[in-house]
Amino acid sequence: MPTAEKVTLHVLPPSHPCMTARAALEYKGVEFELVTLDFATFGDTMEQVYGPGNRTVPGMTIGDQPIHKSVAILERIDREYPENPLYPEPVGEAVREAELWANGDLQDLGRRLSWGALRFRPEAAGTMAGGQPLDPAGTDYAMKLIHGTWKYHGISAVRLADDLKLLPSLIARVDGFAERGLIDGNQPTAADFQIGATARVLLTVGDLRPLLDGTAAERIALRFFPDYGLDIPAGAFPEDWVVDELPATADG
Ligand SMILES: N[C@@H](CCC(=O)N[C@@H](CS)C(=O)NCC(=O)O)C(=O)O
Repeated sequence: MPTAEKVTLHVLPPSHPCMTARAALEYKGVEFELVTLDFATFGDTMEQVYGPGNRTVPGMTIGDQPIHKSVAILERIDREYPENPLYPEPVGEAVREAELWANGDLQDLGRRLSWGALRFRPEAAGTMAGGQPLDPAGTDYAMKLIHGTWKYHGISAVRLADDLKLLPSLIARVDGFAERGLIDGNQPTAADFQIGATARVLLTVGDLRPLLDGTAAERIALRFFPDYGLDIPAGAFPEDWVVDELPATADG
């Protein structure tokens, strides 16, 4: 029986794990309150609701029960609302593994590559909420913020170049998941929502679009997350850092 208790989702709009949780709730037809937190204070708010150390978004409450992080949220949504399962048999276990992989390596890479590209094109930060590129004063402000995110996420030019080298094998792996029926089928799975949200963030980086073109990652990103404001024009990363071909064999 679905819960009769109030469901609340705490998010920051550009966050891809938040997009994952929201898409899963909407797919399941759950009525919920969406609480958009303030960028300056969200960590403290999250900690108050979700407990010491739990400063990241998303979080979901069911009644007064706190559920923190996207994987736990999807699992709980599926338990409360079993119709249209997010981990459908016979591939449920493999979907879970693909979801956990996406929640780790792929999710972090999405964060680093988008914040990474923005340092080279800081005026594009203005497009984050669907707006226009920033003016010079706005760009000065954005540069400070972006510099802070590089420090926080341990981004460096060397790390970005390594991430860009690794990315084709990850995108090929996602193609492999589609071939095994874990994503990109008639009914979305938890892996669709996890991988699709990160792939949507990757698509905001113009330099990465040729690599993603025609892949399962691109299909599920645009299918489940058609609208996402950010647009970082191609040419942000030095040309020879970017690999725009998939490896010959997919490692699913
Ligand atoms: N793997 C976690 C990651 C959550 C996460 O790191 N969220 C980011 C936003 S995309 C965040 O809140 N970062 C703030 C921080 O690290 O303090 C999930 O999927 O819930």
